[in-house]
Amino acid sequence: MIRRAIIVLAAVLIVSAECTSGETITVPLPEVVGPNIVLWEERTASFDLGAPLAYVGEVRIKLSGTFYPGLGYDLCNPEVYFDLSAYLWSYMFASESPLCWWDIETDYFNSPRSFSVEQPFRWFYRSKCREPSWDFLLDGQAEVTVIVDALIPATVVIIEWPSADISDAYLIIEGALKLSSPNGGESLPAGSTHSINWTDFRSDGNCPGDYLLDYSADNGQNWIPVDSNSVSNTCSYDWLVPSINSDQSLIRIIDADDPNISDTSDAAFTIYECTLKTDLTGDCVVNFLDFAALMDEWLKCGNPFDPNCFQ
Ligand SMILES: [Ca+2]
Ligand SMILES: [Ca+2]
Repeated sequence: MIRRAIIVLAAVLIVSAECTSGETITVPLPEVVGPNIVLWEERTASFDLGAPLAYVGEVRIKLSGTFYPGLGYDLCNPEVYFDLSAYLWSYMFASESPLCWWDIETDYFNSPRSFSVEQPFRWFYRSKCREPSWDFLLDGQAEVTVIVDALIPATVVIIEWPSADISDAYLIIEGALKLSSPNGGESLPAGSTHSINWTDFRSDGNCPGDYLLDYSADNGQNWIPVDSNSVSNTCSYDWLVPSINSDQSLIRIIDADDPNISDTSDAAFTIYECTLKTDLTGDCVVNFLDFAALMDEWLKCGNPFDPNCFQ
C-alpha cells in the first residue's frame, strides 16, 4: 500500500533569467525545510524566474535531508520516494515512468538516515521561447510539488509515522546545451588529450548541430578557439590540452547558428605543465612505475642502423 504525502513549498522567488539564456539556472526552494514533516502533510511552492526561458533543457531536482523511519512499521526496509511535479501532476501518474523517483534506504530499528539525491525529470524537451509546452517554466513561473512516499506493510501496527526533514531543495534548469566535461574541478596535464562532452537537449540529447568550442585560461575574461572550425554532428571532441599553467580554465560551447545558445564549465578546472624529466609513465609523478619502465629497457639499444646495437 502506497501512502503519499505532499509537501507543498510556499515560496515566491525572483531569479534573474533571460529569454536568450542558455545557462544553467538553479532555483533554491527554501521553504521545503521543516522538522518532522509528517507524511500526508501538504504544502505548496511557487516561484517566478523573472523572465521566460529561451529553452528548457533538462530539469532536475536536488533534495537532501533526513528521513526518520518511525516506530513499528518497519518489518522490512521501507522504501521512500520523492517525486517532483508541478502542473505536470496528472501527467506524472499517467505516464509509464514518473518524473522523479528515488529509493532511499533506511536502517532497521528506526535509525534516521540522511540522504542527498538529485534526479532529472525523465523528459527531454525541445521548444523555443514562448512555445506552449513546459509553459510553467517557459513563462518564467512554476509551482513545485514534492511528494514523500513510503511503502508500508499493511499488517504492521504503526506507533509513529515516518517523517522527513528536507533541509535543502533546488530546482536545476538546464538550457538547450549542457557541457558535461570538463565541468569544473578537473586537473588536466598539458599536452594530454581530454574529451570535451556535451548534450543538446533540443534533439533528445543527440547533437546534430554545428558547435563552436573555446577555452579560457582566466576564468572567462578571454576566450581562445579550441578549433578554428565548428564541430558538427557530434557530442564530443578530443581536445589536445594546450601548454599552459592555469587553475582558472573553462570550456565554452556555442551553437554556431545561434550564439545565444551556449554553455560553460560550471566551475574552473586546472591545466598544468609537467616539468619532471624522468616521469616515464606520463602521470607527472616519479615513482616505482617509472623506475620499472626504465629497468624494462635497461641496456637496450633502439637504433636499427647501428650494427653494434643489440635489441
Ligand atoms: Ca554549465
Ligand atoms: Ca610517472
